[in-house]
Amino acid sequence: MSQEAMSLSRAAFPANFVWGSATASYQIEGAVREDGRGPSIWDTYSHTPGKTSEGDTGDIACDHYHLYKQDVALMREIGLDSYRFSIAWPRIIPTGRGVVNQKGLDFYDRLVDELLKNDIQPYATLYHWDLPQTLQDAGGWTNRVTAEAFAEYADVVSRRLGDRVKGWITLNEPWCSAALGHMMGMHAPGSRSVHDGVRAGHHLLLGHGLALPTLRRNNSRPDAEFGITLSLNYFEPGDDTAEAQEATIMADAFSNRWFLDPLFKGVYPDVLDSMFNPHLPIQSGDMEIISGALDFLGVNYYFRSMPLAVEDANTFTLKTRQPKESQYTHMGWEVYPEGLHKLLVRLHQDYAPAKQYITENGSAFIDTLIEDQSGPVVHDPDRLNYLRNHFEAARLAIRDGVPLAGYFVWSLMDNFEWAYGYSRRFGLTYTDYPTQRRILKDSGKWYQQFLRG
Ligand code: GCO
Repeated sequence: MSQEAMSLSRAAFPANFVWGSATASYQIEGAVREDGRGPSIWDTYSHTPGKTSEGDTGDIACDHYHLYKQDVALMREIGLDSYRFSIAWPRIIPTGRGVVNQKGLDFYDRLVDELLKNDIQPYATLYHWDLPQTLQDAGGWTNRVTAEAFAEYADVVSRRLGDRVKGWITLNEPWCSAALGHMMGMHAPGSRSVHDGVRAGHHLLLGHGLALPTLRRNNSRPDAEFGITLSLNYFEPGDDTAEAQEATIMADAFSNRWFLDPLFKGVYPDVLDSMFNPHLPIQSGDMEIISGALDFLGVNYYFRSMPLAVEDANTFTLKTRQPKESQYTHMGWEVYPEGLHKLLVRLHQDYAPAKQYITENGSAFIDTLIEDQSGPVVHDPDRLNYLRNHFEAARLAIRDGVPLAGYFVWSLMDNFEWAYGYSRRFGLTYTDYPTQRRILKDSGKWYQQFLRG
């Protein structure tokens, strides 16, 4: 680690750089049947036997729906400038379209007010995977109507919160919804069909494009900004064979360019033509709607991938090299901060978004809660180092000219990690699920010191 990284503090970043942390509705809120919330595809999926680790569900999660005030106090204690959360569509419009549930809107209203009262800027994601089940029953994202329903929902939410939310993010990681949810069956709704995945991806992009002008129109905060968040990987060939080079090009197209190219260039990458064209439901005008100007690109970065070969050409399942000398997280993801630096520079060169935010970055490691004289503590040096080294990578990207505007650590607290249930902990804060106590880990305390300078 460089000397700068050792002594890193927020002073090494531009003065207006935004530091925050991120969560998502289904992962933390619980209260799934409260105040009129309708069921989502993640309720259905997590309650289907065999889909999640230990059969875990988001029924209670971190009980943030009830504990939000205390959670905002925790953010303030850490010293966050901003907080990225997501809004549960089934709380707002329980059946996806039509009747609006005021009590659902009221919850986010209270949350946003509480954040502002504590000087924390709200960044709201409209869709972090919890689609109302009623829409799924009519085909979900494979049905074009869902894109229109999404824009209506965006309208309802922004009419209510458009005077206070600072950052609006339409979708979180549409690649995961399309590929993991529709092609690989690893996320809700759990289908395994290239046809469905390609259609879902297009309708997600369309929903984003339709929602964007609505959000701008309903906004009355002069400094508000509008973007989308993508999961983006840093790929490097696993060796110098032609096969590895080719696999890397294809993996990059499938994982990164599938969403980047339509958003920034108004076209799908042509290397995907043979896989995509038979299924793409493009109608006239769609690509213009999809490629409307963004104020920022949200980047979720976690690891490097080193393709050796494409194992399954239908879903681009890869055979990869996993360097022995590297460290891996509890997810099995290689720790590779340099990949963040290189990814941000590449995005700037190839797509030149007006701004970039790191909307997620963080790591799962096995944590142990221990009691010492001062009370409960969690020593998590691996997570602390992960953060510090990725912060340093972000600093280098800024030095290299990337208009990086902020950084949201995933996650504020341990939470429901999708198919992994509660078996993976990403938090700056340890969630003691039986008691719902939150315990700031060493990494959280380090972040606090970093922010104090
Ligand atoms: C995401 C995320 C989070 C995950 C995190 C760790 O946007 O990928 O959806 O919800 O918990 O990425 O896997």
